Amino acid sequence: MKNLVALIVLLFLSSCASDILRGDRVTLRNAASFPIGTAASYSQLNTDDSIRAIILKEFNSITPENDMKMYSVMPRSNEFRWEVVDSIVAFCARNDMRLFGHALVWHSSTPRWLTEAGHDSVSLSTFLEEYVTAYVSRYKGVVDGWDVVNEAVTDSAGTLRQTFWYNMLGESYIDQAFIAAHEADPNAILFLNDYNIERDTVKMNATIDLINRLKSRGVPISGIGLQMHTRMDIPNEIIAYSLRKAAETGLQVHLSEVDIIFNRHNDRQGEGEQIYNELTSEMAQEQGEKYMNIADMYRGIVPKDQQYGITLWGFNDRTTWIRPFFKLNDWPAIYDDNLQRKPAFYGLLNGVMD
Ligand code: 9MR
Repeated sequence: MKNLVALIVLLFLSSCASDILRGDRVTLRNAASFPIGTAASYSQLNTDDSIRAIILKEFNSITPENDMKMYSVMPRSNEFRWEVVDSIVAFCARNDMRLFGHALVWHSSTPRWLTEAGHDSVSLSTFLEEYVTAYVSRYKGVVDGWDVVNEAVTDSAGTLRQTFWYNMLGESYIDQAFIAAHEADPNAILFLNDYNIERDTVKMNATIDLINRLKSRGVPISGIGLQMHTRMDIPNEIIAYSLRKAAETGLQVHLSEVDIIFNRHNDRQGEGEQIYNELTSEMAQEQGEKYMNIADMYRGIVPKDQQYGITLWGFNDRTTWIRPFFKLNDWPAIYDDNLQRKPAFYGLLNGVMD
């Protein structure tokens, strides 16, 4: 019944011409009782006026899409480059926005100079500790939370991913990263973040097992991030199951990189499978409903004091990572190519409201 009422409201919101609803007064950041974020780049925040204006209007949390990754802050051996991060910090402070740090340790953002530096386990472990300590201390009290370890678990299997970090240090690289981050900023919320765990229950269960092992060793983990790069045909029941598992950990729960596609891919670069060539108005409405369902389930299943927030991995179809990354034409975001609100926007708006 609630769904039916919400759907009617959604259809009404997305079709009605009211200036109040279409205008600036009803925005995501004003409607939600938890932070609403988007991924953004330094250049979008600084040079793209239309994108920056929408970010300021709709969101109160920013995750730098790439600018805080290891390859960005340490492009050359042991040389930190802080300028870009400092500028994003200043942007967030000026505009009263939360800054979320992404990501301290991730196999895909580990620079080649590091993997080819000839480290042994002792020297790599020292590097990891020094890197995390220097980075997190510099932004102590400024970066609210961090994806400390990103994508540590293998797809569809109960194992840890065989990355450079795992192969060199075993599971202890995760412990070391969390411990160093916590020592550098005891108040920062520290996340383990992964993709597909809203739909791949084997992977989700392995993630929960990992979290339990970390906790039993006293590792200071305080959050679980579900990236939620999801798809229209992923059943709500499975997403609800995953949210329940996440909530049961007692940790903060972040929907950290949300977008919703129609087509498919196999998670590998350039390997999209184009099934839908255009976004019909019916598909757009269904996408609105899916955004609403996800936000609704988040509010309904995750206790209030564990709701770290919902972050979109880009808010518009024009600059979405999906198209270049998978070589796929899709429409995953809540604003369209012309930077106008889609039915997806109104669905999300409806879903985040208490
Ligand atoms: O959207 C990001 C894209 O611009 C980068 O090329 C890519 C590699 O750094 O990372 C993308 O963001 C990823 C995020 O950091 C971790 N989760 C998956 C995201 C999409 O691939």
